[in-house]
Amino acid sequence: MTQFVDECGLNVRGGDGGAGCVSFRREAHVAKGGPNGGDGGDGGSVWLVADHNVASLIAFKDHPHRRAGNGAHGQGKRRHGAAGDDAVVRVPVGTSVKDQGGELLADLAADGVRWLAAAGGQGGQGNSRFSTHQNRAPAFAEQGEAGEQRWLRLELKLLADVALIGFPNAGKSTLISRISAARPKIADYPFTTLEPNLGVVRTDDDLEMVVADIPGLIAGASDGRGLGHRFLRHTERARVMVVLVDLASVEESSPAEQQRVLLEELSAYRPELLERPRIVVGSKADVGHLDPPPGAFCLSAVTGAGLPELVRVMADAVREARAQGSLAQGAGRSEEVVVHRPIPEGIRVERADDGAYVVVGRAAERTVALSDINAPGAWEFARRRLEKLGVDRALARAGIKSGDTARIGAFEFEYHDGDEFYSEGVTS
Ligand SMILES: Nc1nc2c(ncn2[C@@H]2O[C@H](COP(=O)(O)OP(=O)(O)OP(=O)(O)O)[C@@H](O)[C@H]2O)c(=O)[nH]1
Ligand SMILES: [Mg+2]
Repeated sequence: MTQFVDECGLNVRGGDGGAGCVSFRREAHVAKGGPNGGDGGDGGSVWLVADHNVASLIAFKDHPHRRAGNGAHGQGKRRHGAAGDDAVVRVPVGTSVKDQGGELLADLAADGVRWLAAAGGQGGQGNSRFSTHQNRAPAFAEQGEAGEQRWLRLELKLLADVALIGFPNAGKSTLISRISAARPKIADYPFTTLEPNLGVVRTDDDLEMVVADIPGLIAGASDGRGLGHRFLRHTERARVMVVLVDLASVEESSPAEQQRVLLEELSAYRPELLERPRIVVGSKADVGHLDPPPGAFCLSAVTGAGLPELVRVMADAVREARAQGSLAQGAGRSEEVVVHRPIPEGIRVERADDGAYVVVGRAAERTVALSDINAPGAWEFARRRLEKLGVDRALARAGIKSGDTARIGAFEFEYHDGDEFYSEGVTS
């Protein structure tokens, strides 16, 4: 069976953390009181959430960027900045997420599953946090950390919600071309369509459903006549069947007879197909004068009469079928979060192509990213923190020598043995 794969790139960016504030208490008789700079707020994160009302990746094709809100800066009097808003990105159930290299990061396989796509940056601490016995008036605060940013690849195996079933030439392709962006070949002879066409239909209230225009069925299809089983296979996973009968058929068969044969073929192939919600449509109502079967819904894909009503009826049936489907899967699974690759912790030293020693590790990178190295005292503070994290030991173990270049995140410096274990920071 042809696999219809919908795919797109998505750029996600967490919000930046707000900067910590440098501020001192001011009182009438005290020239410079204690530090009282507040912390910056954390940046918001970008979450992907599987939602069964989204059926395709269309929304990302022209707008592939999603950003969360920035944290606000800290202020004096220990006022902390507000956290940035999270961005919640709704994707279809069944979306798999890969990185640029094609490695699988997450499978959003059930309705409600959430996955953290880009973490927000940590807010910087205000100077009130850095008061020590040695330094009771720290004149530095932390910067906000930049939010995580990356390109992802989203992939979705499209499964039809609705299958259009009918004899050849009944008007299935014409219908899908009017209610979706699909543009299949339409012609006044049978067997025009040889491969299914999928179209995404979007309703006014933002429901998306995938509709499959499948090649025409004929009597005996279930025994392999026509293109037989190959076509019927596409109906297997559709939640809702739309059966088209031709009100302008030039063959002898009346619409009621067409309906009888079509249902017989479906049932001979898989009896359970008849248990699915079904909508019977009389097509070509503008020129057809044959009596529709009882309960059929009449429309003309050429004039457009009846199309909005059909879309509404289809959407109701799909919504109901999806709700039942997710109950069947077990509603308890909705909190499940699938993460395939945790962020590595600890400190690691790698060699770059240019020979530099690169320190890799979230904590060390954070320390550097948060430091406002130009402020007096800040670099001293960061240096001690790096030492505690074991950065100097890791560098020594990796064989670094005086004069070599070392790098942590965007920060580069020349390494020196001894007390001054490194000096001369340069932000690249
Ligand atoms: N007057 C009128 N003609 C229609 C209408 N819908 C389809 N037709 C015509 O019917 C013919 C067949 O339409 P298609 O949409 O190709 O039919 P199909 O069911 O996809 O046919 P197969 O792909 O062969 O199974 C074309 O000439 C269409 O222009 C309609 O509502 N009114
Ligand atoms: Mg067709």
